[in-house]
Amino acid sequence: MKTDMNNEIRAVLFDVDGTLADTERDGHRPAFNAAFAELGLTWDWDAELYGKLLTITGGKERIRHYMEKYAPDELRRNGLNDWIAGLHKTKTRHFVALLDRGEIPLRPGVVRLIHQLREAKIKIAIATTTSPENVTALLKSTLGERSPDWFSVIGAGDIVPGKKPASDIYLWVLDQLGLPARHCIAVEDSENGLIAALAAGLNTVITVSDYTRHQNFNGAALVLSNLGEPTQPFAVLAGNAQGRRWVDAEMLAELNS
Ligand code: XBP
Ligand code: MG
Repeated sequence: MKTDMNNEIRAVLFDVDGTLADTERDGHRPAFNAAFAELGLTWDWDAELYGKLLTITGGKERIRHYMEKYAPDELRRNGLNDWIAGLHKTKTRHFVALLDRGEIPLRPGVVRLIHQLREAKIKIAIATTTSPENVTALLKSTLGERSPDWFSVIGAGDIVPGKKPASDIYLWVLDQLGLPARHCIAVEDSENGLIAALAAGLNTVITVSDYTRHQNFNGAALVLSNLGEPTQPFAVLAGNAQGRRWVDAEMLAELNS
């Protein structure tokens, strides 16, 4: 694989929600609503409202933001932080069950690229705001029981103090990898994720998702419809794909050179 030795790709850092899989509208959202119902709340996040709430990353942070904006009286609950944490734990149980039922597939090109990177001995890592249980459940339900072990580092959820667009999770994963940002590249779906990855010094490829396609991706190395397949090429939304039609290790190396 021709690479510029200065910026040879040694690891690819994948975001999860919206990038590995379209998890938000038909996964996290119904899981939140199931948790609200289980706790006897009348809250119901429809697809449109959820799209607005997604600007706040982190499920617990999103619940609090919703309360502040739409149910401020509920903020007077005793032990509010513990109550939100308990509600979020219920939501995570529903989301993991939904994943275990195989209801959320990986996006186009994800399986192909992961296997190619592994064969090329390029490390793969996860840098996500979602909870660790969700990452394990998504990987196991789509790539098999042992697949979490394929990832050199899985950085998820509350492992860092600041969630995206803060760069914390990307800096933590790079530190755990023991690699400088110039030898790595990030794959993301959202403006929050792009800001976080760029702030960590990472070149970033965007594969838009339904909720993020109209966001601001200034600074991205490339903005694509998805990672593409030989039988289902991606659409280039911004940047120069040099005539390529699906993302592979060679293309990532060229983007990083
Ligand atoms: C997306 C998020 C997460 C999920 C919900 O993370 O912001 O909060 O929406 O998962 P990313 P939790 O795009 O970084 O993968 O409820 O577990 O937070
Ligand atoms: Mg995402």
